[in-house]
Amino acid sequence: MPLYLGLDCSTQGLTAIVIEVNRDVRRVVFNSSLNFDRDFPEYGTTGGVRRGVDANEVFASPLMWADALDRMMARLARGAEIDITDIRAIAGSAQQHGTVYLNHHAPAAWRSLDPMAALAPQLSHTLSRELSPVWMDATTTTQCREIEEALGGAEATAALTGSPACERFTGPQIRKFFQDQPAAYAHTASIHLVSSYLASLLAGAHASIDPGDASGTNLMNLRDNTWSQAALEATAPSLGTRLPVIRDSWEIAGRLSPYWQKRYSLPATAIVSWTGDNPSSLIGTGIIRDGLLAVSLGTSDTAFTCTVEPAARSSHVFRSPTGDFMNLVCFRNGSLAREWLRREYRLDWNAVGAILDRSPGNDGLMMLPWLETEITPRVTRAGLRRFGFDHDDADANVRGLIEGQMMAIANHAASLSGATIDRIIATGGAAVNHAILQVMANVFNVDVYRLDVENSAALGAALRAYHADRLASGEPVSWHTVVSGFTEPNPGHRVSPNPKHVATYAALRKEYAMLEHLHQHRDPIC
Ligand code: ADP
Ligand code: XUL
Repeated sequence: MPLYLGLDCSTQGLTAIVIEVNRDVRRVVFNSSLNFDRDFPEYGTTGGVRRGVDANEVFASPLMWADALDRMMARLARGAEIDITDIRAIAGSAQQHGTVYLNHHAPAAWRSLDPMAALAPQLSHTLSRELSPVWMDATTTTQCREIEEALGGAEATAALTGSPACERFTGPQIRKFFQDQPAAYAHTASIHLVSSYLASLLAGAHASIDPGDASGTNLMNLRDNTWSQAALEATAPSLGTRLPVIRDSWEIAGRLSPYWQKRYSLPATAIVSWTGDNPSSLIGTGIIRDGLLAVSLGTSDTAFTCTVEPAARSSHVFRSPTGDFMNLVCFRNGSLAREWLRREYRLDWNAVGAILDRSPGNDGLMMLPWLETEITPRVTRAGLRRFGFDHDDADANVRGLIEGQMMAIANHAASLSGATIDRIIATGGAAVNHAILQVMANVFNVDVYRLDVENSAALGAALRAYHADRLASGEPVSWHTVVSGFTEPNPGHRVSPNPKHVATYAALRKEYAMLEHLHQHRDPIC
């Protein structure tokens, strides 16, 4: 029974999914999640991250991610559901853009790990920077402008790397580290993304990075999937020698190291290139052709499509794990802003849903949901902007925030595809919420589906492991075959637009776009 393991190390937790794939059977046989705040309190995270004095400084410990990987492998090995010796390949994904800084001790330490001892404590001497900046960090505006200037402006940077210089992206983050801590940069022998760091821990050696995650760095030439010399030079000295090699998403990056084999009696299985959580979700939601849109409601909200050529006006163009292009828009005020509603007004998710259902359109009252600084559009002054109501009206705040989020996603996702979107696949933690999906369907005027498997990034990783294993065995399978049986929308989960409310939102969306434009650079008003 060939089994494939997919891991996803996202902002708030680590998930493992094992799939069984053979001629007659395609099913998930193991699905388990760890939550950083709950299961690793010693790292002191809230929502999976820690903050600096400045709320825009956001980081997490690479040891926490290693600890979670170790604990998940223990769970997997103990799990009665599966025979772990049948695992044929492991692939994974991680939150994008975050960087892990390692000194020259790392490779030797990985090779000589003691299988009787926990992983994380054996890694503490391998870091040249204790904490990793993650995608929520927004402290690199100066470095973004410097990089863009060196590369001929924002448009030229986007044409070269797929995105203008962005605060959370790897390149600007590395430049800031080099400028602020030159001695620590000098002691940094290698810099990994979260994805290639975790793949390296599994393989016991530096693992490659895939073009999907490398396109979230402002360092890769999007056209030929190589590190761009111009971008490297614009970022930090001798950077090229510190970065992992870029290899195709379906390449085998190594074999599971003796540490894992001895510690958990796992086989010397293939480790497939890891990728970013969004590119992995693209596979896990079956977005392998144009005309489909995925909306992920996780810590960040993202929307993405897959096209043969980059969409002309997309905020970000990444490489898709299929080898095509992935067009993406990302919002920082996603689940954490929705969580704020629950805390502030003491509501559970059912109560949030009931408020959304009660008066779609919020009687025309609107909110710009920028609880924290925002990525799309770029907002540097945090604070909710309410129009026509105040903080004390709980219902208006709930609808204003969530309807505002959905209108922002719909407006900004309009440039992600050349084709007409015929269905939306919703994923991420909030996709279980029917009322939120109903708002989405009404705002977009398109059917919204939720998949049976909730963590599409971990599922995507397991599917990529299957794809890569078949390719390596000389029996390649098409992407259509890879995803079939796992990502077909379940008609029972369809949420259709309610014609009564579609026209209301069509008008509100225009107004929302105007408000966004007017207030993007202004201070919060109340
Ligand atoms: P990430 O992958 O970014 O770590 P997830 O996709 O797992 O995050 O999403 C986690 C979020 O899902 C939580 O922060 C929580 O707000 C949200 N969530 C969980 N259940 C619900 C629900 N019933 N309704 C709305 N949001 C929910
Ligand atoms: C995408 C982005 C986030 C992270 C965390 O550009 O920054 O979606 O990948 O999930």
